Amino acid sequence: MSTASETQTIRTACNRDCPDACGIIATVENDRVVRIQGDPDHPITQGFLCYRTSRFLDRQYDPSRLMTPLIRRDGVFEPATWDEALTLIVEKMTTIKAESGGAAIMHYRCGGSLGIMKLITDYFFECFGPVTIKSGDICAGAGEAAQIKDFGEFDSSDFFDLRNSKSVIIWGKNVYVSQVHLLPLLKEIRKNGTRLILIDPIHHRTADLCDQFVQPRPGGDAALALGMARVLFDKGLFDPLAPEYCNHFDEFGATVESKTLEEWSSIADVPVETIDELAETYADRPSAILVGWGMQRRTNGSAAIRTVDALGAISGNLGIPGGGVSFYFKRRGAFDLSFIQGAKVAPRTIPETLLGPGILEASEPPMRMVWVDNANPVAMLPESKTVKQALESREFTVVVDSFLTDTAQCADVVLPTTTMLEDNDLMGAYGHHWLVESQPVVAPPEGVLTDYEIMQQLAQRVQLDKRANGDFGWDVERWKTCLLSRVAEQGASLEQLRLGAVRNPQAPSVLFPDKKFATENGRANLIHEIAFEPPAVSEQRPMLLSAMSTEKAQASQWADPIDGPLEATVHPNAAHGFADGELARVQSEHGEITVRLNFDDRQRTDMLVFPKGGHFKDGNCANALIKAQETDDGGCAAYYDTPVCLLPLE
Ligand SMILES: Nc1nc2c(c(=O)[nH]1)N[C@H]1C(S)=C(S)[C@@H](COP(=O)(O)OP(=O)(O)OC[C@H]3O[C@@H](n4cnc5c(=O)[nH]c(N)nc54)[C@H](O)[C@@H]3O)O[C@H]1N2
Ligand SMILES: Nc1nc2c(c(=O)[nH]1)N[C@H]1C(S)=C(S)[C@@H](COP(=O)(O)OP(=O)(O)OC[C@H]3O[C@@H](n4cnc5c(=O)[nH]c(N)nc54)[C@H](O)[C@@H]3O)O[C@H]1N2
Ligand code: SF4
Ligand SMILES: [Mo]
Repeated sequence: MSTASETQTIRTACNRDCPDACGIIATVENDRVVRIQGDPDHPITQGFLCYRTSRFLDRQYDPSRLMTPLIRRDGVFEPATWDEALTLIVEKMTTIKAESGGAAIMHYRCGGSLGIMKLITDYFFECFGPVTIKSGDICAGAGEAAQIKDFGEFDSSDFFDLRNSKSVIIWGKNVYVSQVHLLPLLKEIRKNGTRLILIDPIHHRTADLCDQFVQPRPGGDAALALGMARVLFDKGLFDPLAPEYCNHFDEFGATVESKTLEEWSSIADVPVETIDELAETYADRPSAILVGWGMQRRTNGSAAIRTVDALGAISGNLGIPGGGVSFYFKRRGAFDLSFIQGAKVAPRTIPETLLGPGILEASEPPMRMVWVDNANPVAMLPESKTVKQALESREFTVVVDSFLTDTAQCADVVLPTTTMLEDNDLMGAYGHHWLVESQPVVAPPEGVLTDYEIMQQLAQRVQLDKRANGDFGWDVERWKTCLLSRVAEQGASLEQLRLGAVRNPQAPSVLFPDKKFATENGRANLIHEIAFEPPAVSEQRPMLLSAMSTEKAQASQWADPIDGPLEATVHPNAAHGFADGELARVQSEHGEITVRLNFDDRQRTDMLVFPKGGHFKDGNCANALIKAQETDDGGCAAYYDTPVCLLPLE
């Protein structure tokens, strides 16, 4: 952008796993980034960054950043040259493939970066193996599966379409923490008369933004949605045309009628009058539902989203401006990813949620090597101890990261990689439809490579499938051009992205116009078989561990150092015999951790609210307690269904 003698401002983008995919303006002085700010010209970023990324320079210049490859020798990490590390890796991967086949090697990647270039690591392993990969998605799998079943597609109407809504139900979403760039729009529409309603079992700051706060039982959403549907049917407030554009309308109706409103109210733990009022508000079209990511991370998570989808469909709120049931924006929709085949060609998949037990149990062939990049599964996947044990006990584990994380500590070889301010990539967003480009604003420290450069190095040393055909010799510019080939002619070329964020020209302004869905016969599929599990809490373990995003961290990447045990928020009545601020143990069937209690009488007594992302080595990791179990569909992790109790310190 502009250049003074030594001060430069350079436009780049945030690649963190976040719905917002912000534009960033970095100020660089003498090859050092001195400031990062939100891009004022990005229509969603609007010139500000979140708490965690505003403090990113501490991470960028953290003295504990990895600057050289590490090889474990006699149990101890020793610095190594790239040549030593890559020679060892190539020797191991080629031997293991020759002896046991690609299935004996696993490649695992998660949310370290949302950059599309990161998929080239997947491509490398596909051309080398193919190898074992994960199935499902611990983040959003249950919701995606639900919307694919119901609508044949998971995407949303335009971000700013909420300006057309009379009411917006924020169904389980902590906007102040996990999607801060939605706040200006919500504040604007509320000022202009849109009614905002939050439905969330946890009380948090987003409640203050809303006209109404409804606090159901955790996992009570399906019953609440069915109760609302019951009111729509009883009062004739549903769309009379719905039977024409919905499959299974009658069966859904029968499910709704199978219980009285009082019964739905009792399962959801929401008063009858509240359900009635919610339904009336929602039926006054157009009303939008913004579905958060939390409610699908439960054993019945996919069914819960399907029920909300069905409510949206019968109310007539789909396919109209100001309506919609928005769970996700198709962040990869603009990119040409046809070069990757994924699960279609993988010799084996392991459900992501069950990564730890899955690796340990794999046989014929056993899992001999694991490659982890852009992920910290020991801290972030359920049953941390099992994940750690699985990685440590492999013949060969490689981790690519910028820090010696809980996961990197399990490796035989650790490869140091760039931060987002040194990376070169393209991003779409899962909270809106704008595309951004990132570029290195400073050069990485000597000896630190991007994920792509690491793949390029390896590609020169191993035999790849003919399909690769020199692709790893391409520079990043050529890859970016290729990735954008589907939208370049429509106004989203690399040159155009270089000038600033561009809306995906293929993204809809209103999803499913004329109520034409992307399903086989063009109609929405309504859920009609729903199992109601009683809440998993018991007298012995009376609270569900709710380890949620905190503004202080991006998953396990904390903006500030963690000092001592993390805070667990509970209703005082759920902590008899304890005092506010006291240390206590939280115990599940899988283990225990020490926490500092924070009393809050706005919480339910059946929930213990705790930050996600604490480090396992420090005893702060919620996943040390959480059971590895998949959701009903889509291979998401049921993170929030582990019952726990409080115990005094020993
Ligand atoms: N208990 C509980 N657990 C959860 C959740 C929860 O709500 N509760 N949420 C889940 C969700 S939604 C998600 S998406 C996952 C997130 O899980 P992860 O994606 O595993 O989370 P991070 O801790 O961010 O780990 C990413 C790692 O990638 C590294 N990294 C950053 N940039 C790069 C890069 O360019 N290249 C490479 N190679 N590495 C890089 C970072 O340093 C970091 O160590 O956590 C899940 N875990
Ligand atoms: N600061 C920060 N922001 C983040 C992240 C982070 O680690 N830190 N992580 C990022 C990631 S990986 C993702 S996937 C996204 C989304 O990340 P999330 O933090 O998962 O997003 P939310 O949509 O806010 O979903 C959490 C909300 O769901 C609610 N909830 C939990 N159970 C239920 C239930 O049974 N019913 C209902 N109705 N609500 C429930 C919780 O109370 C909480 O308010 O955000 C990203 N944003
Ligand atoms: S983490 Fe999200 S909100 Fe924060 S700067 Fe990055 S994209 Fe924006
Ligand atoms: Mo996520």
